[in-house]
Amino acid sequence: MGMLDGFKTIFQKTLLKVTGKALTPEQEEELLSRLISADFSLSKARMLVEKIRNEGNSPDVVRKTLLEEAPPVEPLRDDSKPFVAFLVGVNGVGKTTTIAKMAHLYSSRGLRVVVVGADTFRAAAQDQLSLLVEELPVVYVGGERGSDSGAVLFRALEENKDADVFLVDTAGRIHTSKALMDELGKLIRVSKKFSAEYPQEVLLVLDSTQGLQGYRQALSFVKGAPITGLVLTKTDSTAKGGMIFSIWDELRIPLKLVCFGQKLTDIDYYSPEKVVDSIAGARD
Ligand SMILES: Nc1nc2c(ncn2[C@@H]2O[C@H](COP(=O)(O)OP(=O)(O)OP(=O)(O)O)[C@@H](O)[C@H]2O)c(=O)[nH]1
Ligand SMILES: [Mg+2]
Repeated sequence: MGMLDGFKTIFQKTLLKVTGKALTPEQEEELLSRLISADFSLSKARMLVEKIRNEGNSPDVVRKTLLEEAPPVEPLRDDSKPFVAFLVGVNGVGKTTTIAKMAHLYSSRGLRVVVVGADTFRAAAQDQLSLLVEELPVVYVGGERGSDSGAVLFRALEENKDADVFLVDTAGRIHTSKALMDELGKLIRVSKKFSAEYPQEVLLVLDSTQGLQGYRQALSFVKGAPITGLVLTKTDSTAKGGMIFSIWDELRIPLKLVCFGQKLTDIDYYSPEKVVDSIAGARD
């Protein structure tokens, strides 16, 4: 299973049939419903079908149209040292797993990585994260369940002045819970005590299997936290992900990383070409 393979299975049949010729009303209907089932919003799906219709249906037009509408590439702001990244999102979307994958990514480049277990909310969270990064050459800083997550982060930053990368795992939170959103604000303020530049990234993790709920989560999270980018997880288990197009349209939040499995290496930078080629079904 590769990145966004699911997209391919959904779109391949429909789109490859349209070579050269105009779509019949039935094919248009089919394309629309397939876009919607891949979590493009209705308005976005309609707009895409319209554009494809106007420009003449061919795989090239489809690819071009989707590429024009895809979020652009904005690299992670990880070029200053140290780089501090927070991962936030609702429960179970893949924050902790993604932290471990990023820890692997940076440590394999020889960078000094500190993984911060600032999820002191859930009982097993600390064990899960420390276990995931156990084999990696990284420093792990955590705290007891129920302890102050801000204090854990403070200690991590204070005691690791020579580190290159700080990856901060946070508790899953419902964006509607004021107490939890306030805690996130506090964590961000703790990092700013060390530098106004921190955190360079606050990444909102979205589970692609949750579909358009991810879009709603993004709308809510931006009200409580300075979200700088998205991570789309679990693209191996679903064909969904169209909501990243709408999130870009409305909020201008770029997608930065895509995760496609449970292994530490199942992570890649977002590439519009890869996503669109998968959607258009042009390449393997
Ligand atoms: N198939 C698949 N599973 C994933 C992926 N990313 C995470 N998971 C699984 O999703 C589940 C939840 O992942 P976690 O990393 O614990 O999620 P979390 O956001 O930290 O959860 P909380 O801390 O409880 O809010 C785990 O079983 C992960 O193995 C992915 O890209 N693909
Ligand atoms: Mg977690």
